[in-house]
Amino acid sequence: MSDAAEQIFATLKQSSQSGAPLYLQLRKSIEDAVNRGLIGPGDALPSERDIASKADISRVTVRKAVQDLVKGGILVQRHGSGTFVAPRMERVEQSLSLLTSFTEDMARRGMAVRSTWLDRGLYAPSPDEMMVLGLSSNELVARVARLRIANDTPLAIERASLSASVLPDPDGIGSSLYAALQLIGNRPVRAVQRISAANLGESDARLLEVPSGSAGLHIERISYLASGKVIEFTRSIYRGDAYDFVAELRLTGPGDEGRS
Ligand code: 16G
Repeated sequence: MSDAAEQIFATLKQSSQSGAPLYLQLRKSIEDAVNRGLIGPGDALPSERDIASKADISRVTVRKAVQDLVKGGILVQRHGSGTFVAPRMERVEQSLSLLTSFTEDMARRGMAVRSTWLDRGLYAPSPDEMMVLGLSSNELVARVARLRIANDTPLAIERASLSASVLPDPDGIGSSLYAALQLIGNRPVRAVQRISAANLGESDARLLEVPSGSAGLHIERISYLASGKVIEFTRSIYRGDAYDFVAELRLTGPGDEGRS
C-alpha cells in the first residue's frame, strides 16, 4: 500500500472516536489527505476493496464516501481504470480579497437591494451542515434562504446555514445577515469561497428569470470568526450573465517574475 493510503487510514483511526457516521469520517480522511497534498491531482485512490479491508468497514460505506467526493469534484471516476484525485484545472478556485455582504456590495454600486424569503427556520442539520458547522445530530441549524434582487433584477439565490446557537431566531435578521451577525458580535472576518460553473435547473432558473439551463455560478462560502470557528456555510447560485467576480493578483515576492 502507498504512503498516501497509509496516511488516509491513519487519519481515519484518529477520527474514529468522533462519533460521526463512518462514511463521513472516511470522506473527511480522504479530503484531508487531498488538502494536505498527501495525494495529489491525478493520483489513484486505493481500490474500494483495499480501503474496505484496511479500514475494516463495509464496501457500501466506502462507496458512499467516494461517491460524495466525486459529486464534490474532489475525486473523479474513470470507467475501467478506477478513482483518482480530480485534476486541478477542472475547477476554478479563486479567493477574492474583500469579505463583504450582498447588501454592502450592491449599496457600493448604488443599487437598490431587496430579498424574497424562500425559507427560514430551525431544522435538523444535514450531514454537510453537521460536518462544516461542527454540529452534532441533536443540535439545530438555522437556515436562511433568499432570492437576492438588485435594482429589480434577481441576481442570486442564497441558502445560508448557521448554528442555531448563533442564530436562534432566523426570523429576526432583517434585510442583512451580516448586519445581524455584527450586532451580536459574530460577523465573520475570513471566508473561503469556492466558485464553480453550473447550468441552472428549472426552479432556480424560474426564480432568477432566465431560461432553464442558462449558465450560472455555484458559490459555496464558509466563513470564520477570528477565533477560527466556522460561523456561516452558504451555498448560492448566481446568474452567470449578471455577475463578475474579480480578483486582484500580485507577485508573492522578488524573483517571482515570469513564473506562472
Ligand atoms: C454575500 C455572501 C453570502 C452572505 C451574504 C450576506 C457571496 C457569494 N455570498 O452574498 O455568503 O451570506 O453576502 O449578505 O458573496 P447580507 O448581509 O446582505 O444578508
